[in-house]
Parts: sequence; structure tokens; C-alpha cells
Amino acid sequence: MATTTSFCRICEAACGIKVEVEAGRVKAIAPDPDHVISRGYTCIKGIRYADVHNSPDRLQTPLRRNGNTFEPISWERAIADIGARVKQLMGQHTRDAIGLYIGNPAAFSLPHSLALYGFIHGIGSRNIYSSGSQDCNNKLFVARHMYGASAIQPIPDIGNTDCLICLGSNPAVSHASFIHLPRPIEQLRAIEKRGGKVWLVNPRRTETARVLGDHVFIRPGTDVFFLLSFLHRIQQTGGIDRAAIERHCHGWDDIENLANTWPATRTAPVTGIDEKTVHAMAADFMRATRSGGGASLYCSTGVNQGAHGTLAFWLLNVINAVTGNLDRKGGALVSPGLVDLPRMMRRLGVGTSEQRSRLGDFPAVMDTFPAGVLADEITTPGPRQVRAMFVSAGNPLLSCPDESKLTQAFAKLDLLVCIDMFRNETGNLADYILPATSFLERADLPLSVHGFATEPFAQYTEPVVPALGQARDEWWIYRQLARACGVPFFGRRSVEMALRAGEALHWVPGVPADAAGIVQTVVGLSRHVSMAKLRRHPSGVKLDLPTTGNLHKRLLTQTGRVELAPATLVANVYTDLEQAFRRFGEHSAGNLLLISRRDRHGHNSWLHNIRAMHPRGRTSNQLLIHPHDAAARKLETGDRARIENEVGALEVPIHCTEDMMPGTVALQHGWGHDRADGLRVAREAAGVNVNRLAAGGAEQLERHTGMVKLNGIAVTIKPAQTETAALEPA
Ligand SMILES: Nc1nc2c(c(=O)[nH]1)N[C@H]1C(S)=C(S)[C@@H](COP(=O)(O)OP(=O)(O)OC[C@H]3O[C@@H](n4cnc5c(=O)[nH]c(N)nc54)[C@H](O)[C@@H]3O)O[C@H]1N2
Ligand SMILES: Nc1nc2c(c(=O)[nH]1)N[C@H]1C(S)=C(S)[C@@H](COP(=O)(O)OP(=O)(O)OC[C@H]3O[C@@H](n4cnc5c(=O)[nH]c(N)nc54)[C@H](O)[C@@H]3O)O[C@H]1N2
Ligand code: SF4
Ligand SMILES: [Mo]
Repeated sequence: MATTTSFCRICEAACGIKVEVEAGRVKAIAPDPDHVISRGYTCIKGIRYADVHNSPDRLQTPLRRNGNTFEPISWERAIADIGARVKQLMGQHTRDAIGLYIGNPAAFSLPHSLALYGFIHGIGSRNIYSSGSQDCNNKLFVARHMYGASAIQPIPDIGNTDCLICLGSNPAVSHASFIHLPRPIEQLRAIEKRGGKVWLVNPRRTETARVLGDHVFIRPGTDVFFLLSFLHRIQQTGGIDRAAIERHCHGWDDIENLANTWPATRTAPVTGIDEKTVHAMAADFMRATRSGGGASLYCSTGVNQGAHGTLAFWLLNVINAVTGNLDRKGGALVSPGLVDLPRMMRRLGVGTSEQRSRLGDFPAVMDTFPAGVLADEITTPGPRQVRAMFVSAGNPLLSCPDESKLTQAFAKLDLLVCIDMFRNETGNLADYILPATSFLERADLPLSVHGFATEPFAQYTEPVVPALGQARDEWWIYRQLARACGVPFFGRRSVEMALRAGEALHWVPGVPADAAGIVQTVVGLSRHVSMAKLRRHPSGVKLDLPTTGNLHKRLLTQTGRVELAPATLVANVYTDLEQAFRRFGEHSAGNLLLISRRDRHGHNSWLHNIRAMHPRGRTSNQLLIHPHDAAARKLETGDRARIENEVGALEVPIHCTEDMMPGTVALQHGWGHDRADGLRVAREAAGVNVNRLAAGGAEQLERHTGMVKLNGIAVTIKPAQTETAALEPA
């Protein structure tokens, strides 16, 4: 038995792990006590990844559809067939006929995320989609306009702050997002231990709120109004830091009066947060700001996935900046990162697209359009119509809105290729499924995480075990696909020629020959650490880099300043906000507002295939509802309820809890595995797909970035009519 050091790549926490290997087989995964940041911490998912890696359902060869079944084929055959189909489709139609959907796990693999863009920019298609429009495109868009690049994302200085106001996140379970936060409870509690404040704003009293912080209920989708009143109070109490604005901002004059008409007395009936509470929060924030400890506002998916995620995130950044908390100790930090990722991406032409979507006229965010228009882009004729899709580490059928519409659209494709470790629900519709490696079979560097770290660090891992069967890493897969499709990586002949030379000779200085080579090349670009040092320290290296004073080094705006009032956001903002506020007033009395929730024993749609992820033999997700709302509908814990709206209907067991804000209900996403015959355990515990109630289509999406509205969905609830779990959408 040998033990190898590596790190988990399921979420941003990137926890250090020790992997026990015997005869090339993974026996167990344990936390790495020597890891420089996670120091012996992992969550259950990291430990159970051994079961994912060893799952008998893992794909070991490329598969090709044969009627209603799949047959194994060789890589040569699969790549040649796909290449020929793509060439044919590009010949008959335009390059836009070839689409790509990028799933969440791609973000945690450096070679994978580079290869995706290498391939699709090689094709030259504008039809790129991702999990971002269900997750964080609002943040990426705002950052591009305020800071000049999507990858510049200020993060709360958890280790030093005296006041953190956290909206729409449950770090105790999720480890949050866009921040590197292993040991979340310990790190947040430390703020309170040193006399600081943590406020948690959430329609549900979460697992985090149970153990720390002051919890405040908020009505789903109304954070933007809370933030307006918060800013109003800050201004009223003299909290604007003119010197900070002078130092690094531009545009304050344009929005200085924005919050004037939004006192907390006005917004309280809509948000559910009374004036006294808003004032107390603002007072804590200002006390921490003035005392020198620093303060910041932070939000995550609870806000991102609401009706006004873009405006809310913009306001949040404005407040951090104009109170002088941006780029200061205890405030919102611009992490130095291992390399200057924003500039690196700009040089590669990644994330710089100025295109707009054909349907809905949405701007490209990180070169991607909203997944909420994908079904219509496949079914609507025209020169930009999507006819083939590549799905890389994603499960759009479960994670995007309106499963039934997307299923019908995918069935119309000329070609669907999925690249995954498993045959998931989307893979079931595929023409080809290409088997990917598990993260234990790849070299990597947690590069995306580096830009979110309040304690700068770096780590490198080699593959821990050889690839299973014929599984291949995505860098290799996309290099083969690009060749077979006859397109140059990143759309640049010079890059393609260099890569080919590297691949042929296997040693051309500065040119990667494979996935590990890519990782090592990126390390080579860093002035802060060398490969030799990373190899000597498999549990990671702390980087002695300042976490403040980085703003001006990173900013990529034309003015070289933080743009507080980007034209695209402020153009109609006064009237937009008034209209949106009125709409909340029209909310129908019988409806409840549905929100999502994550639990410890799952990760989006993809860990339900592990038996240990079903504690006490659970077989379904479960709707949380306030006891009064349940009683009013003649329901109690254990009953099955029918949830309905104009998009679909579901039946699901309920659990009554006062942790829910009255008028709101919560259900986990990523369930609904009733047709997942490639995921045998998940299928037994099918549950229901909450996104059958989420609306797709351009009209239904958030206006600025096309975020899908997954929180604050109006639904009616009544006792169920049947004993069966999932129903077809209405
Ligand atoms: N209602 C509702 N819907 C949501 C959300 C919500 O909160 N509420 N959250 C949204 C969010 S934040 C996200 S990020 C999306 C996620 O949406 P998606 O990314 O579309 O879906 P996942 O369920 O994460 O599926 C990931 C797939 O990648 C595969 N996989 C895992 N590791 C690898 C690998 O290394 N290589 C390859 N090739 N494949 C791999 C898994 O087997 C799985 O099939 O869901 C979104 N949908
Ligand atoms: N165990 C586990 N961990 C995960 C994941 C998982 O599926 N399972 N997914 C990973 C992924 S892809 C991501 S992006 C991160 C996400 O990390 P987080 O953003 O922390 O995700 P959640 O835990 O869903 O927290 C969102 C919170 O927002 C609240 N909320 C809902 N609507 C509103 C609203 O309108 N306003 C406010 N203020 N709050 C609202 C919900 O009650 C919920 O507690 O988690 C990652 N970690
Ligand atoms: S917190 Fe995230 S990175 Fe850490 S073990 Fe859990 S899933 Fe893996
Ligand atoms: Mo996510």
C-alpha cells in the first residue's frame, strides 16, 4: 500500500487529500493533515470520491449509439466519425452549427478548461453555453464592466475582517463559491471570536446560521432592494469614503443619487427586512470600516440565481468600493493569484467575446450565451442554428431550466457528443460518449482557485493512478477532436503548429506535449513558484504575496479605475428598479416562492450514484416548508405534495420546518434520475428534478446576463394526487 498526496477537485475548496493506492487501485481517500491551507479538512464528498472513481458505472471505452443501446468502439473510430460529421455540418451550414456546453467540473481542471476553449475557438462557433448562466454569469459580467475582466473577483478577507455580510450562501454545506474556503465554519467563527460580526441573509435558516452569525430572513429575489436601502443608510450616516473613490474609482457622480428614494421603510414590506435590522447591519458595517478592521458584503448563488442577480452584485461591489473596503485588509481583496489570469486569458482571446446571442440579444459572458436559450437555439431555423452539441462534464438536462423542452430539442440534434466519466441523463441522448479520466488520473494545479484565495498558495499534483480502461483526459480528447475536425487550437495556426511540434517530439521548450505539460507550462509563467519547489512540497506551498495593493496591478478597464457606473448597467437602472419593485407588489397571494438548496450528500446532479451519499437510505429529495404554509394546505411532514406552475408539475415528500421563511419553500436540485440507466444507484433513489419548474426561453431570463431564475419561482402547492415520484411536466 502506498499513500500519495493530491487535492480534491470537486469544489473551490481544493482540499488536500491523501490517497491510498494498492496495486494501481484506489483504496481510500483521507484528508491531508499537512496541506498548507486545508490542514486536515475535507468534506464527505472528498472522502467518497474513492467510490466515484471506483464506480462500476464508470465509462471505460468510447460508446456509440446503436438504436436504443450503446456499443463500445475504439478511440480511432469515435474521433474519426465525429470529425467527419463536424466537417460535414460546418460545410453544409455555418461554424455556429457546432455548439458546446461546459459543465461545472471543467472549471476545476486547468487542462480541461483550456482545451475546451482551444477546441471551440478553433471551430469558430459562437454557440458556447455553460453552467455559468445557472451559477455565476452575473458576477463574471459585472466584473468585466467594473474591473475590466471577468476573472477579477474581489473576495471577502475572511481571515481579517470585522464584519461580513453574506447574502445567499450556505458555506457550512457548500463551501460557498468564488472564494477559497476550506474549513468554512472554523474560518467564519473566527470572525466572531475576535469580536467581529457575521450577518447571514437568507430565506432559510441554514446549517451555517445554526452554528454562527446573525440570521436575517429575506424574501427571495429582493436582495437588490435590501442593498439599495443598505446603501441609503450608509450615505445617510456619512459612510462614503471620498478619498477611496478619488483614489481608484470612476463614475460615482452618475449613481450617487440612486439610493436616495430607497429608505428601508420603503423596501421592508417587499424584502421582509425591517428598518431596524437594516440600520443595525449598516452600523456594524460602518463600525468595522472605521475601526480599521474592515468590512465587506459577499453574495453567492442565492442572489445570482434570482430575478436581479446582476444589479444586486453590481450594487454590492459599489458599496464595498465607495465605503473604502475594496483592496484593503479586512475588506474585499483582489487576490494576487499564481499568475495574472485576467491578462493571460486576454492574450489567449478567452473571455473577450463581444458577441450577442441570436435569441434574446444577451451579451456573451466568458464567451458563453445563456443556457436558457439553448433549446430554442437548437429548434429555431436560421444561419446560427445549433445542429451538433458537445457536452463536457455537464448534465444540462438536469441543471438547466425546463428539462422537457431541452430533452425535445436535444433529440433534434444531428450530433450529440458527451465527454464524461459516466453516462448521465444527457449522455442517454448522445450519439457518442467519450470516457473522461477521474481527477485522480490527471496532473493538475488549482489555478481557478488561486484567484479566490485570501491566503495565496500553490499546489501541483501528478496523476495518482493510471487511467481506467481507455479513459482519457480532456486535453488529449480535444486535441484529437480538433485535428479530426481540421481546426487549429484557439483558432490560431501558430499555436496549432507549436502544439503539434511538441506532441511529435515530446520535448520542445515551453511547448506542452500533454495535459501535464500544460500545467507545467502555466507554472513556468509564474514568478512566484517553480515546478521544482512544488514537487518538493506535495501538500502545497504558501506564497508570500501581499493580498492588498493588487487592485491597480490587475485592473483592465480603459480608465485604469474601477467603473462604478458602467453604461450597460446604469442605462435604465432608475426605471428598471422602480418597475421591478412594483412587480413584487403584484405577487399573487396563493403562491409560494420556491428556492433551491444544497445538502452535504450531493454535488449538483453527480454524486447521487454513490450509495454512501444516501444517508439512512433516502430515496428522494424533500421539500422544506414552513409549518403554517403546510397546515394551510392540509399537509404535514411525510406527506407528498404536488408543486405546480405554468412550466411543470412535480410530486415530492415534504418536511415542515420553521427554518423556512413563511411564504417560501426549498428543494434540492440535481435530482430526477428516474431515466438514468447509466447511473444504477442514482436511479434507485430518483427523486424529482426541480428544474422542471424553472422557465427557459429568452423572455424568462434575467435581462442583463440571461441568468436563469432558479430562486423565487412562484408555485402553488397542494396534497399530491398520486403515489409515484416524478410526473411529466404539465
Ligand atoms: N434549481 C437549481 N439548478 C441548478 C443549481 C441550483 O442551485 N438550483 N445550481 C446550478 C449550478 S451552481 C451549477 S454549477 C450547475 C451544474 O450543472 P452541470 O455542470 O451541467 O451539471 P453537474 O450536475 O455538475 O454535472 C457534472 C457532470 O460532470 C461529470 N464529471 C465529473 N467530473 C468530471 C471530469 O473530471 N471530467 C468530465 N469530463 N466529466 C466529469 C459528472 O459525472 C456529471 O455528469 O447546476 C445548476 N443548476
Ligand atoms: N454539498 C454541496 N456543495 C456544493 C455544491 C453542491 O451541490 N453540494 N455545489 C457547488 C457549486 S456548483 C456551487 S456554485 C456552490 C454554491 O455555493 P452557495 O452559493 O453557498 O450555494 P447554496 O448552499 O445553495 O446557498 C445558496 C443559499 O441562497 C439562499 N437563497 C435562495 N434564494 C435567495 C435569495 O433570493 N436571496 C438570498 N439572500 N438568499 C437566497 C438559499 O436558501 C441557500 O442557502 O456550492 C458548491 N458546493
Ligand atoms: S470541500 Fe470541496 S474540495 Fe474539499 S473535500 Fe469537499 S468537495 Fe472536495
Ligand atoms: Mo455552481
